[in-house]
Amino acid sequence: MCMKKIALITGATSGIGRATAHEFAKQGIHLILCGRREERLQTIKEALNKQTEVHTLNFDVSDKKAVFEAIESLPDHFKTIDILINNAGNAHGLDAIHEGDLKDWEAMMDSNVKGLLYVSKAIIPQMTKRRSGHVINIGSSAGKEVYPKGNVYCASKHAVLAITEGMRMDLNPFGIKVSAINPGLVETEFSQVRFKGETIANNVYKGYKALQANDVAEVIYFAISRPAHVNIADVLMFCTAQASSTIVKKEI
Ligand code: NDP
Ligand code: 8X3
Repeated sequence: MCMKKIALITGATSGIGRATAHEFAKQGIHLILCGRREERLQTIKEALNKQTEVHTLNFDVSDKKAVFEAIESLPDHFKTIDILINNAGNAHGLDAIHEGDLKDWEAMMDSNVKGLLYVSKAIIPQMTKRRSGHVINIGSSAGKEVYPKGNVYCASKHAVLAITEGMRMDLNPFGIKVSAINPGLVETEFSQVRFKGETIANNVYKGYKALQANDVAEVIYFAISRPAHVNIADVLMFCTAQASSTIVKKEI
């Protein structure tokens, strides 16, 4: 009998993470969906339960204790995680370095970098023990190229890329796949969070067709569905209108 794979997705309550949950559910992959907004987790679970088995974990990735307790609490039939999607994260603010808010900087480093590390530390040792698994880290074009006022967010995503490359080297002896998926502009709640709901957030995706969360989810599914000998190591994906972090062709 072919056992269904189990995927744990952080940041599954919105955007890329939620779209990935839907994409994986279509394929019958069993899901552990994580996020801080419990009511959203329940809504998504109800929607996907018809297609696959779903378990939810409600925790903040930047809370080290909560991360380890949550993974520890998994019921037996969800304990063996085959695929880890480290997706939770956000940008907070878009300010020149001398004007940035310390709380924003801490939030980005705590969730995008330290949170990714905590979740990875809670899960990867079981993969090394089994000598199998696939870790996908959601980086960003901001992890490859710094843009004005992107300073700390770009630093956090450069760190994600460095961690991903380090993981690929260290986990190589265990046959574990490690992938970086690095999108450019994706139309999600990302800008609402970055600009704290301010109206400027509504303009970010105006005048061009940005990537949609599902576009990224399809690439993530492509990466996890390759044959055993193929690892999609690093993907940089833009919408057609985007050529770099600072070049976006907009119709005004
Ligand atoms: P959204 O704001 O739509 O989703 C972010 C998700 O991350 C939410 O599910 C949120 O869940 C979760 N999250 C954020 N902080 C924490 C935390 N501290 N603990 C637990 N969960 C957290 O944005 P996107 O879907 O666009 O972003 C997903 C990832 O993609 C991020 O890493 C982002 O940096 C990256 N990315 C986004 C791009 C874009 O243009 N949108 C482009 C390139 C990369 P909850 O609030 O319920 O906890
Ligand atoms: C999100 C893309 O360009 O807003 O990572 O940094 S960008």
